[in-house]
Formats: sequence, structure tokens, C-alpha cells
Amino acid sequence: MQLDFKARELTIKLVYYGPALSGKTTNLHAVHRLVNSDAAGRLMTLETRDDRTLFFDLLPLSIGATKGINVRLKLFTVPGQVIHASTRRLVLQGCDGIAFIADSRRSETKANQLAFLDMQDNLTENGFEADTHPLVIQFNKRDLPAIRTDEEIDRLAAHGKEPVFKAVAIRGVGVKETLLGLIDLTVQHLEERHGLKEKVGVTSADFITAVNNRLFREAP
Ligand SMILES: Nc1nc2c(ncn2[C@@H]2O[C@H](COP(=O)(O)OP(=O)(O)OP(=O)(O)O)[C@@H](O)[C@H]2O)c(=O)[nH]1
Ligand SMILES: [Mg+2]
Repeated sequence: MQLDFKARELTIKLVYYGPALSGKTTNLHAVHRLVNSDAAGRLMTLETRDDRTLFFDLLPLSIGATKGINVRLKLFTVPGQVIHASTRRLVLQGCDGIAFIADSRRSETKANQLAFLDMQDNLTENGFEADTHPLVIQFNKRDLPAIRTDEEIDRLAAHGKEPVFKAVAIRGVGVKETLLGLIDLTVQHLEERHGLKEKVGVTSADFITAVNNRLFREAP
């Protein structure tokens, strides 16, 4: 997290990680569509014509004033293609929480595993504890054939400690749940490990309330 005491501003950095073409950029597009328009900044993407991120995408979200402090979220994606290894490491710098976007198709199982190991390496390279860094997992592309079954994913979820979400990002399904799960886990970690409450007087519960109200408030 970045704290600017002068501006009374707190910025939390969240990163969408995963193998090439798993749907990271698609998740950001869906978040941009789903959140209240007054909370969303401009979505910056840089892609080739075949949907491949060249550097990273960035979506800034504004939660607004919460107990006198202005809270911002910055959502990044990494480029999944193997050749962009150094960019992925760079994007992970100072990251507070990660959503790992896996491709549900059986054919992509190996690619998911390699990207997961790559993420753990890059976390370590950036001085994080890979095992305790806030992480949620999304199994995307649930609409496609030849995917891992719901039962398989539920079993994986029961064995691991990370929250697991199923999604069809292209239709916005599961996107909000993934983001809220990630924010929840991240602010709890910031509270427990980085003294969020002592530093800015905002608890993780205050945070979640503000996020729900500001990002996903229904029109009256
Ligand atoms: N059928 C289906 N296609 C999806 C889904 N989510 C994303 N896609 C498609 O998968 C392709 C890749 O999606 P992106 O979001 O660009 O993938 P990415 O993870 O950002 O890829 P890189 O930037 O190369 O790492 C696009 O053609 C998307 O439309 C989904 O839930 N279902
Ligand atoms: Mg992308």
C-alpha cells in the first residue's frame, strides 16, 4: 500500500496474474462495466490485435473518503505470454494482493501450473513471502467445453487455503465476487501485518462497507 499523509490518500495495488489468454484483461473490462461509473477511472490497455497484453493494463478505482482518508484501488494485469517475464516481475512490485486467473480448460492445466510457479518466483524476487501473500484464484471460461468439472474445482478449493471463484469473465459472471474476495483478503492482511488501522484509523470492516457502497451500490 502507498500512503500519502499530506494528501490523506491510501492506494492499494491489486494484480491479475495468470497464463496467456486466461482472461485477465477481460476481467478488468468487466469490472469497468460493473462498477458505478463515478468510481471508475479510465481503463488503460495496451494490446496487440490478437488480445495479447504487451505491457500491462491499469484500471484505477476510487472508493472515496473513508473516515477522512481517500482510498484508491489500482487494478493491474500482467502480460501472460512467456516472453514477458521481466514485465511480470516489475508489475508485481509493491502489490498488495493477487487474483490468479486460471483457464478452466483441461488443455491449459500445465500452463496454469507454470504461471503459478512463475508468480511464486516473482513474489519471492520482489521480497514477498509467497505462501502468505494475499491470493484468490479464479477458474475462468466456465462456458467452454472440455473444462475441469465443478467437483474437481471444489475439491481443489477444499484442499487449498486460497478462496476459489468460478467465472465466465466474458459475460461478467464471477468477476465481482473475485474482486470483492480479493479486496477482503488484502485489507485483512494489511490490517494484521501492516498496521492499517493504526496508520490510517480505518478497519478492514470499514473498508469492505465503503467498497460495497461506492463500487457496487444499486441505483435508488
Ligand atoms: N469463452 C470465453 N472466452 C473468454 C472468457 N474470458 C476471456 N475470454 C477470451 O479469451 C481471450 C483472451 O482474453 P484476455 O482477457 O485478453 O486474456 P489475457 O489473460 O489478458 O491474455 P494476455 O494479455 O496475453 O496475458 C479473448 O478472446 C477473450 O474474449 C470466458 O469466460 N469465456
Ligand atoms: Mg491481457
